[in-house]
Amino acid sequence: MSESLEVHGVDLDDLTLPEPTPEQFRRSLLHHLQYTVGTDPEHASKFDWRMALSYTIRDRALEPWFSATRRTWNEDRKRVYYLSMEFLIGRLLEDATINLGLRDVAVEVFDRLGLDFADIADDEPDAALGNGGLGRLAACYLESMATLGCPAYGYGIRYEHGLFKQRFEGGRQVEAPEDWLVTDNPWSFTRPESAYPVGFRGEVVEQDGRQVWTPQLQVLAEAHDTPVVGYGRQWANTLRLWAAKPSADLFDLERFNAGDFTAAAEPEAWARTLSRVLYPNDTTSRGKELRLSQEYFLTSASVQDIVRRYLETHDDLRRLPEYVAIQMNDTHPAIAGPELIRLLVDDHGFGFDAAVDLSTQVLGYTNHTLLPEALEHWSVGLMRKVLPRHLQIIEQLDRRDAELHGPRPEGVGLILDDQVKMGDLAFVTSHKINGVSALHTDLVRRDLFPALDSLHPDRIVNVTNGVTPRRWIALANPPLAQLLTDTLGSGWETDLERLRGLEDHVDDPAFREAFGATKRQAKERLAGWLADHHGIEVPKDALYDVQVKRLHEYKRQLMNILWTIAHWQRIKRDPGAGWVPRVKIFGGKAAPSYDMAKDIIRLINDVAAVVNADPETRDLLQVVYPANYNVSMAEKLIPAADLSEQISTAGMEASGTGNMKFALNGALTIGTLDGANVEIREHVGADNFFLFGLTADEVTARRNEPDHARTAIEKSQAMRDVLQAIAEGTFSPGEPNRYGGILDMLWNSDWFLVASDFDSYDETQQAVDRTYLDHERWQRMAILNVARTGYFSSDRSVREYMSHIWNITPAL
Ligand code: NBY
Repeated sequence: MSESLEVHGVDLDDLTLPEPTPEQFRRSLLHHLQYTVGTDPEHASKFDWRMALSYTIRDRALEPWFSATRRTWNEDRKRVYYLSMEFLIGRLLEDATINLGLRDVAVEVFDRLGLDFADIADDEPDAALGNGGLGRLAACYLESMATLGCPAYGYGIRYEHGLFKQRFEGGRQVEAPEDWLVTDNPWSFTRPESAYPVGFRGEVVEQDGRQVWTPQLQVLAEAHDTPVVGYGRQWANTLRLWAAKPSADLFDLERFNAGDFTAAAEPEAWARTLSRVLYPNDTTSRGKELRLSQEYFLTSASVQDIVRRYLETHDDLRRLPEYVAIQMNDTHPAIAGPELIRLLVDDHGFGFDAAVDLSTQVLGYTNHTLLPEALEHWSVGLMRKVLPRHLQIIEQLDRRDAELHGPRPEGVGLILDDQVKMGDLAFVTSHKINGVSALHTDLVRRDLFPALDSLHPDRIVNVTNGVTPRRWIALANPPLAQLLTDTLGSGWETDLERLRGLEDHVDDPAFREAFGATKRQAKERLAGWLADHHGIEVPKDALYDVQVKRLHEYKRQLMNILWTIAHWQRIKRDPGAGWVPRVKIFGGKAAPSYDMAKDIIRLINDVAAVVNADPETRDLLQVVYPANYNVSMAEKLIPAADLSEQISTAGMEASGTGNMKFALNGALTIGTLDGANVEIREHVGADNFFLFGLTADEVTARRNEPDHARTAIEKSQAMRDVLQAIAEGTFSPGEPNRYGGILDMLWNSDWFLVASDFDSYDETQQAVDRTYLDHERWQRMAILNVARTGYFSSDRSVREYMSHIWNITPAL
């Protein structure tokens, strides 16, 4: 595929590796075990084998990586730059193995060595450089861009500590630091030659009519590259993560010599903090100086790198939009607008208007939330202190906008109440703004940016989220993947709409039997893993009902656990009523400072302890909450699920992506008309979806009804019984007031309308049970969910970004 190239007398094509036979693979593995890891088969630990395997696989990733890079240069292609504070990529080894087409060979070679490939792959720590949906979406998009041959770079931060590890003590969440970098990371290549200075604070002075910013502090951003291999090994892109290094002049030698060792090292320590830890918030943004500095660190290094790469082969920056598309993953990198404008004006002699025009053509902004507490804003004072030149540019942008569009209504503008509104800033510096599901995009238009939307009616577009079928089917659910290939032939992996073909088999008893077997196998695998790793025993033939996602009041894990209590009480009242055995599975972390979410975690664990110990109900109901939910746990849970809980208050969940993963793995959804649930239901058909609850408009109306919570509770016998049991200390023996906070909230405020939706949820859960008893009907519904959710492949989403936002054609 690559043109033959000679450098230093070496024909680069000579260096490429042919597709390995099992014997070649085995030799390569043993070679790395001996010469890279430095051990032998007799003494090798699981870690040693995993490293040798990783290097063996990595070798094969380099060919598509180099050839894609060369092609992009040679053909002078436009590139996408995806800027994100989070990339929740999880494990890389098995994903790369599958995408390179080497899984069968690897399994065979390990078999012959008397080792288990899956067991070795399971040794890899997750790269947890993200909180939840936003970070995982970035990871799926990187993989799809590589699969489609869209030249792209992901730019992020190489956090030393990713998302904290969660454990439970007495049912309570306890956080411990995460340490993915303590062992070697075989996937990362350090590029010390690609390092950029990033400045902070200092002063701006006018010199000869120009603004000159002299930063007071400077750090170096050092690049660490990870190849992202596309499926079919035709293409690979780069995930470039920046590590913060002190620049030499940060160390105060004078102070050191004067004996003040600690003070001398302080600026150096500050520099390293920038890439020390991932902020563990998902839906709240706190105006902290370190967070703003991290955002600027990522953005400035990336924008410098982008401009440097462009100028290597072009000299006219006015043509930048023909070669560069920058996508901002939420507002976290929204300082990219002012930064690009600053470089163009201060370093490249552009006029302000021309610089703004050019930047706007290059930038796009994806919004992931409407929650007011998640909308970023920074005080003018802090901005002036940390990024004085950028504040000037923002003020100038604001004045320019006011002049261009005449008198503005109250509340419109980039700065309000002394706060810079990052969403508005991202909007005015982008040519396209997108929401992440049809409903969410409507609400972005209507509620978040009504004024800007009417000024720029062509800017807001929708791109419904998607997930990669390589990780979420091929990797996570090999038996289902095999059945798909047996039934439909290969090719579904990159053309997921082919799943439609399953509709022809939905009435075929043999197919239904085979489909049922894949679910059973997944449940057995999960049950085995829960027993081995969490000491939890669960029945293998129950209905597996799963809610896994970050803990947040709007996601309503609380409603789920309250319903679990109601269900338990009902079973106890009439144990012989023919109940469907259920395993209720929860997973997810709470932001460390989010007290209400932590109370909900504790309540779930307390309920689990009581319910699981109840001899009357234990065969019919189990509640499990394995600690430390992460990507690799999701890969085990999702394939085993029968029921997917997507029960957020309507209007609050921008899209959801877990909902798509579950449906693709044959779980039925119980859900509200929220986020992408709406579109999932349209695709699978209303008959194959358990809908309940208020709509987004009804939610808005209900919130205005005085005492809506109390009224709803008083109407619901089931809910009252549940709340009474909690208040009596049924789940907190000796401490009846433990959940006083939750009870008080439910009776008196209930912003997320748990009480208002409870009875509707309860009825629908009972319909779930009735449907499950009709095994054939359930099976049909599950198959139709798989058959009709091919739309939710991230390949489709990325194609939409390419044509509607990035204006880029793929190289494949
Ligand atoms: O983005 C999620 C949405 O809640 C979910 O509905 C959507 O499917 C997903 C992908 O589009 N948003 C999300 O995950 N947000 C964050 O993780 C996040 C992280 C940090 C901050 C705010 C939000 N922060 O302000 O620091």
